Amino acid sequence: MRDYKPTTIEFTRREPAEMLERAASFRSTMLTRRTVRHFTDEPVDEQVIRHAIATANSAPSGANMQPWHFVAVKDQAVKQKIRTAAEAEEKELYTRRASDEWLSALAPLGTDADKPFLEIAPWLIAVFARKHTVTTDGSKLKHYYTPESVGIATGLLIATLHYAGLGTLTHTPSPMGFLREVLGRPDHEKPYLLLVTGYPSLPLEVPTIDKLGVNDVLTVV
Ligand code: IYR
Repeated sequence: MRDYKPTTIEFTRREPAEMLERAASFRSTMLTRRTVRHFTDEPVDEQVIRHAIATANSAPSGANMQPWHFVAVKDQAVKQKIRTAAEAEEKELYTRRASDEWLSALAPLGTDADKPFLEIAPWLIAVFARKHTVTTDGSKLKHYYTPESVGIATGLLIATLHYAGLGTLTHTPSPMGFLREVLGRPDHEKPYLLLVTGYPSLPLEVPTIDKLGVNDVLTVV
């Protein structure tokens, strides 16, 4: 059992004007994020990746179980294995598994089964969701709200990497069981997504897409 004795922490109270300014400023920063599909091979300091994963690891989680594991891959041979396995699955997806409806939803993004960025980008961060933890005595510690918790952590990871000045691609090769094998992770960890990160290659070209505005997605009652 972990000790949940209460403690007090600092809280910075911000007055309404400053609060509004900070919210607007962070909004502007985050609204410059776009999914990047073309990266350079320029190295990125491992410490940046560590800071981003430490931030993700601060996310709230069901019963504070932190039901996630991150594998940050920089090794070229491992990246190559991931690319080969991902492209094999993606070929199946694009030619057989995906419905016509799915393929036409993807068409504006211009994606296909070719995934060179998996070898070019300096870092691939594989995010795993743990269904339970196996404790040192071999018993299972149950987790709660795992997908929600891992989704929140991944959101913080993407936000931090963007804020730091990196491009990211949330890549979800489907299915991605191969990540568990290539990265030697245990059966009770489910691959959640693969986050590709590095410097975008310039000029940064992205598809012209519309995003819903805040008025489309928000109801205030
Ligand atoms: N996993 C495939 C297909 C794909 C699916 C969705 I939903 C996207 O938003 C983008 C791509 C791929 O990575 O190409």
